[in-house]
Amino acid sequence: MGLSSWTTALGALVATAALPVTAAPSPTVSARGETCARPYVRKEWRHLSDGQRQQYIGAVQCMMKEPGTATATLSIVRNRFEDFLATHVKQTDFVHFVGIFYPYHRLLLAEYEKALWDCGWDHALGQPFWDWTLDTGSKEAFLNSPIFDTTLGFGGNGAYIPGNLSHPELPGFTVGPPNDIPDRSGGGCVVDGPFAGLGTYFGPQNNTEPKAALRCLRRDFSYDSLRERASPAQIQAAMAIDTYGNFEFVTDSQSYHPAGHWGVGGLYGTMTDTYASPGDPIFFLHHSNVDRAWWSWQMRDLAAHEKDMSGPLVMFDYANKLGGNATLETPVWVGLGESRVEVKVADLMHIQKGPLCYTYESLY
Ligand SMILES: [Cu+2]
Repeated sequence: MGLSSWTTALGALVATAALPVTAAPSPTVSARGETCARPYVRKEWRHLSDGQRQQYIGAVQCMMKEPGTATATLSIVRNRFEDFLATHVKQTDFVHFVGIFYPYHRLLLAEYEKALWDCGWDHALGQPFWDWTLDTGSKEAFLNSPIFDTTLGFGGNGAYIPGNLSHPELPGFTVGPPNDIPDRSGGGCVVDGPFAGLGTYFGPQNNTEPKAALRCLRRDFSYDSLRERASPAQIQAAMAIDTYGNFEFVTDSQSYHPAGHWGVGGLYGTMTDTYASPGDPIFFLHHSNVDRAWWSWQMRDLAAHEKDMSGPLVMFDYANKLGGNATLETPVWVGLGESRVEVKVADLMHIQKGPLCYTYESLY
C-alpha cells in the first residue's frame, strides 16, 4: 500500500490522572441510551453567514490567546488552541489507522467545540465542516473555495518551494505522505488571511522539545490529491462499504481522510504532518466532515452501525498480528492535564446520545 512512511516509532504516551471535567456550555446532556432534546447544528462553512464566519474565526483567535490547560504537562503549550495540538501529537500513534480513529476524533472535536463556545462561538452552532466534494469540480473551484478566503476564510496557499519526497528542499523537513504529491503547488508559510504568520513550537511530527524559533503554518495546495480521493464518487463508494472495519480501513488510510490532509498540506504543509496537523485551524473543519461521513455511513443502518466497532488496537495491525480489535468497551480519551476527559467507544457511537448532542445540516 506504500503507507509505511506514515508509521514511525511509537511516541511516549503522557499518562495523566483523570480529573473532573469543568462544566461546559453544552446543550442538555442526555442519559445514556436516550437522544438529546436540542442538538446544535454543524454547518458547511459556506452556509454560515458572513457574521457567523467572522465570529468563528474570532473564537479560534481567542483560543490562541487563552491560557492552555496542558501547559503544566507540556511546557511548549502556549495557549488553549495548542492544547488540542498537544494532545493530538501525543496520541497520534494510538488513534490513527486503528479502530478508534473515528471515535477519538469525534471526542476531540466535541471538546474543541466547547472551547470555541468558551471563546464566543454561537452555542446553537457546532464545529463547521468543509465538504470537500463542493470543491472537487475544478481546480479553479478549489482555489476559490470560501474555505481559503482571506477575510471570511482561513487564508490561502504558501509560496512555491521546490522539491519532492525523495529530495525535499526545505530544511528541517523530515517526513511526508507516502507519495510525491506531484500536483503540489506551494509549501511556504501562510501569508494572508486571519492566520497569516501563525507559528508553534510543535512539530515536525512528534517533536515537543522547545526550539529557538517558532515553526510557521504552511500550506502546499494539491488539488489532484483532493479530487482523486474526495470526489462525490469516492464518498459514495465509501458509503456502500459493509462493515465498520472495512469502512475505517479504506477511509482512514486511503480515501477522503488523507485527501483532505494532502489537498491542503501537499508535501510540506502543516496539514500533511500526521502528528501536528491540528496546528492548521482547517484541520477541525476537515475532521468535522470526516465525522459527518462516518455519521452518514452509520445512518445507512443505524441500528446495526450504532454498535459496529472493530479495527486494530495497534497502528496498521489490520491483520491482528500484534493485538486485538477495538470494541464498544475500549476507552477513548483526549486532553493533557486538567482538560483530560475519558469515555468508552460506546459513548461515542451516536451523535445525540451520552456526552454528544449535535447534528449535521445535511448528510452524504
Ligand atoms: Cu488525527
